[in-house]
Amino acid sequence: MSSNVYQPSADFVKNAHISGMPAYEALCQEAEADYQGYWGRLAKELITWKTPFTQVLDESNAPFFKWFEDGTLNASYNCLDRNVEKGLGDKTAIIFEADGGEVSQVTYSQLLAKTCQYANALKSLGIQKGDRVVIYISMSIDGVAAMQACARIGATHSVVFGGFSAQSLRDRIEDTGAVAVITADNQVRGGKLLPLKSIVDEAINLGGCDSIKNVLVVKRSGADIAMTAGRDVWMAELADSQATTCEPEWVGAEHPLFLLYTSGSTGKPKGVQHSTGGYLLHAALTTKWTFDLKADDVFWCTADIGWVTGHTYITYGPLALGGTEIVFEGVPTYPDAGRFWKMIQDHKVSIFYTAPTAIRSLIKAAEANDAVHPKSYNLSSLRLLGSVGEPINPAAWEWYYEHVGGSCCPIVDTFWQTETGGHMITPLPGVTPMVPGSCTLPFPGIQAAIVDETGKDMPNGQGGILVVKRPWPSMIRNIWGDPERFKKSYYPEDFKGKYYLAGDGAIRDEKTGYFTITGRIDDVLNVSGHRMGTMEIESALVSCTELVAEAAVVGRPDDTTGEAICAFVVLKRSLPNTEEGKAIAKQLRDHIAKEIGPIAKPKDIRFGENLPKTRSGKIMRRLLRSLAKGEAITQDTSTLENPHILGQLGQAY
Ligand code: 6R9
Repeated sequence: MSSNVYQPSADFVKNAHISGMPAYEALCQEAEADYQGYWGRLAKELITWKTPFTQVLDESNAPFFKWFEDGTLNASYNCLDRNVEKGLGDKTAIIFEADGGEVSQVTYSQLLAKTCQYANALKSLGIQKGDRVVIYISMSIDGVAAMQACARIGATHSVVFGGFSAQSLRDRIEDTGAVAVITADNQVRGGKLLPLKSIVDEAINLGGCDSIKNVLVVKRSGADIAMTAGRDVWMAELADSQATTCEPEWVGAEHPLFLLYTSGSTGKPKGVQHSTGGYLLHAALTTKWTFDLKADDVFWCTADIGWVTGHTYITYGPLALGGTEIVFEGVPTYPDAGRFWKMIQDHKVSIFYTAPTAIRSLIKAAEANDAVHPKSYNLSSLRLLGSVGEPINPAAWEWYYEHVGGSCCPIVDTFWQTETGGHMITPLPGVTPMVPGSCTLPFPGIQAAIVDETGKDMPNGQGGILVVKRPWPSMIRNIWGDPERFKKSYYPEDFKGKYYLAGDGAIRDEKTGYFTITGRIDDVLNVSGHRMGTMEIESALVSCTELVAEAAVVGRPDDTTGEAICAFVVLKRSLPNTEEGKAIAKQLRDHIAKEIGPIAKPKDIRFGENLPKTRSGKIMRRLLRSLAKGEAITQDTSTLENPHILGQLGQAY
């Protein structure tokens, strides 16, 4: 955390939805004084209910909390119909820019019509409330409409990021028991045509996907793909003839809107289950307060809809407020590293939300080439910047502030997680003096705290474990099909099952009480803002049974990606020479790409005849972490069974 303090401009403060520190404090006090009253008031203000709720929070079966349980609503109605009813039918909902630069737009009326046709298409296949639908598609208006269509008929969607492999997709299909997959023929990224539909075929052929009755295919490239008769249907052929209206399925507030898989500290990714009412409330509320979204803003969240950020701040939050947003298919460096700046200029983006890893890689590119430096573009439309996914280092924060924001846009460094549904700790742009590297203060109503292993509050200035002391509306409801794991992961007995355990460490500033996240305290790595479980990567490595006897994975700091994956591998054969090492490392990376996806490929792979172990056979991970960083080993190695191994593990491939 830096010691520089940046104030929002007087003008920003004056016009902000939440204006000035006293307004923030008043909201915190309102929540403190009457927690349920506070959330109940906001739920009535931001959400249109079909039947109003009579109880805000039910804690009787903690930690399986229920919010607004007897209220009924529909998320897609709240995002689409009600905006049309408010007279926003002709307002642009989504400006889509394709990888190659082609731009198309949809208004709220058009997005509603498309969503209804998709919803009717799903219904025509017999898909109904409570069914799960997996969506495996790249960034597109169709992707957003597919999610909205599921919400409309009460089907629970589970979006799988288009970079995940067939094996990962299969695992998620099996775990959800989905009845259908919505995909596209291809995806286009960085000028390259990449497969989607054929990966769905591969996933289903791997077995365990008997629940799948249909695969709906959106046409993106028009390239030749195989269609399985009786199972596969072209979305357009089915949807185009459908009615453009579809009565929303009114669901209870606790109805699962979506499942989203995320890495945990054990091998298998967890299906994070979110609700409809509480989730949508926080999506809308945080979009309004943290992003200060107004009627004439052009909002751009660069995340993919395959991640939670894309769910909350593309598919649900901005649309629930009737905003105009950008959906971008491509990558930040294609055709060059000025792409983001050019798009901000072309579409007059006013609120821009991206990840530190993207900022860091664009800084490198801009410093090497003026043509892709933000100064070569007109970014004067910007009024607010955001950061998400990992800690932002002060140097990157300051560059973002100065060169992208022209030293006049507040930056909201938003800390949250797949499990939290929306922002938890973040500056409010018209309120909070900003300190680079700190996510500052809890969102009003969120009881974030730092405790020790026994749940005792830590004084400011001393780091500890980040917890949330009270349930909040958009919190994870369950791990799909595994309530025991839910309890163990998030409401452990260490805190008597009372506090939500975020899995991050944090520290509060002695004077300001500002939070700084110090990183995960479990075996989860954060690579380019993507959560990767070390055990997940280890299992993928040892599943390469012809080569690998044993593997351990740790993280090390990386200038661009935040953390980098380092794998320590014991081969079934003798230690390789350099040439062999290179070839085997490539083989292992390809294997991981197949098992999980290219995002999980280790940056470094090191080989040893064994791993450094204690006499009782435990892998000494702290030594591996030092080796990965290239540090001299200064730790006590007296308990090490096999110290000569350390020498072998020096070379990274
Ligand atoms: C939204 C999202 C969650 C993990 C989280 C933490 C890290 C996210 C951060 C941040 C520091 C921020 N994280 N935002 N760390 N400052 N502003 O990223 O969800 O993919 O589930 O990752 O990301 O470690 O626990 P998810």
